[in-house]
Amino acid sequence: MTQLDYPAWLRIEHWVNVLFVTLLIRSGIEILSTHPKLYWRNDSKPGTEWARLTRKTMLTDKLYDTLDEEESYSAILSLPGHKMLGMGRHWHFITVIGWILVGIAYYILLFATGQWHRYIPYSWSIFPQAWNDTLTYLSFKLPAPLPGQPLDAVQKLTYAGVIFILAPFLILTGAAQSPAVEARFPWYVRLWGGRQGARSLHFLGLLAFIAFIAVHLMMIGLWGWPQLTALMIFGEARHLGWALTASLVIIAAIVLVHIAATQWSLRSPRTVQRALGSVLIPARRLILRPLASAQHYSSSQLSAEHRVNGKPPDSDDYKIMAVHNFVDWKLEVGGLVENPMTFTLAELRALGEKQTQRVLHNCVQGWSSIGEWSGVPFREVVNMVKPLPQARHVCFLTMQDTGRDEPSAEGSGQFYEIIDLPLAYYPQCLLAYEMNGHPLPIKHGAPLRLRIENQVGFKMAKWIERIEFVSTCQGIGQGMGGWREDNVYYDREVEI
Ligand SMILES: Nc1nc2c(c(=O)[nH]1)N[C@H]1C(S)=C(S)[C@@H](COP(=O)(O)O)O[C@H]1N2
Ligand SMILES: [Mo]
Repeated sequence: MTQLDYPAWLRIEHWVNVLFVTLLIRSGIEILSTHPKLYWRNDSKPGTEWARLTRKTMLTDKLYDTLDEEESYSAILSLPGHKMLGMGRHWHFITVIGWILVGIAYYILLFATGQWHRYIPYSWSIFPQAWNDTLTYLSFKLPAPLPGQPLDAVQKLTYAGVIFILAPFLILTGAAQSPAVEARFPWYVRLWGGRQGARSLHFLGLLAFIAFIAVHLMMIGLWGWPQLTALMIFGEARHLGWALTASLVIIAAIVLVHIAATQWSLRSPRTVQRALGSVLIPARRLILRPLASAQHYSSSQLSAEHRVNGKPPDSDDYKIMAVHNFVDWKLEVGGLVENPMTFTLAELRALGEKQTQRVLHNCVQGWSSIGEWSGVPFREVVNMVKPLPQARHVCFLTMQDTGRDEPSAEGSGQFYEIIDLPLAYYPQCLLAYEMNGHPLPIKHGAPLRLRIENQVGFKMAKWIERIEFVSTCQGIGQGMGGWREDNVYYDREVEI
């Protein structure tokens, strides 16, 4: 049988794993802080959260949006802290790519070298044995390892649980929160009890991981820090003095990476956004972009109170138009097209067949709601204006002036979002003028908003007034592909 020792790959994977898991935990807490409430139901209805990690209470006498509920956590707890969801997401996703690759290599090596014997039990008798070991631990003694193996029965089962159950569980519940995955495979989300179920389970998985790490560290302290770190560094329990020093050096290096990532994100978020984005954007295009939405929720699943993000235009022009049911509103469609056009609301309503979709809305902050949206499939308008070959993106410009309408927001200027042109042809890419069978309410984007169901919510511009086909994002706003990308460093392709 394979000797269950500590081969070099196992030792290297262990420490890389420490780095990745801690980065995932801190960036995950950053993502949580932007909506620090956990629910079991898809509608994330205010007041139904089973856990809240915030002391803020919202006044209900005026319109508040979920950005008002955001928390600012400390940079020690979260990566990078201080309400930097965009940065937290960049770190979470870049790390998870690394973690998955390292994890796959680990599984392959484990089975290729026979080292899997250290984790996979040989017989059912391990369970009574684990129980006996637990009693031994509870009497403050250390149980003996299994004969010929490096671990006792409880350790063997725990490690097997973390490696083969908890880690995949976290990845699967993470993937279940991707709008593209949800849109393409609604059954997969149901498997986890819905969107918020997946999010809550992902959080419980985090707690389990933290508990594991705490006990793991405690046990290493009990068994002898120098002996065990020597095994994980040199592969054998020798040079104990050196092992102690080396373990502290490795841990210091990991802490330094955390500090560097945090400082870099806080000081030059734009550089981090560009650098990590250069990996994340192509990765998402490759893996998640092909997933087109095929959602059809039933009317009984519609959320009674669809949540809201963004404050409506606070201008006289807009308010006067609203009073007149937007008869004076016009949509201009132009830019790099053969045939620029202007539409009134009545013209849009008369255009082709009205499309209705009942879908799950996923805000980048983590909440979700189910709504029914009706309008014109965007591709019909695209086919009428005929984009020129140079056109590669579509920019949606809105009547919202963020400095005026949302003074508490970081940033100012006209709210806009850009999508890649291929998305315009997706079946559930919709210019919506109705919600739940009624004209679009002001808070949800009247008279016209975008629905693009395989993306995160912030891409779906509300209060649209102009659509422009462009060849590049440069020169529009700060050139990052949308108002939120410009001002709060969100990622640009948001299938997750
Ligand atoms: N013009 C404009 N559109 C916007 C926003 C905004 O702030 N301004 N917020 C976006 C975000 S973050 C989300 S989650 C959705 C919310 O849509 P809802 O309010 O209809 O639920 O709108 C998106 N569209
Ligand atoms: Mo959002």
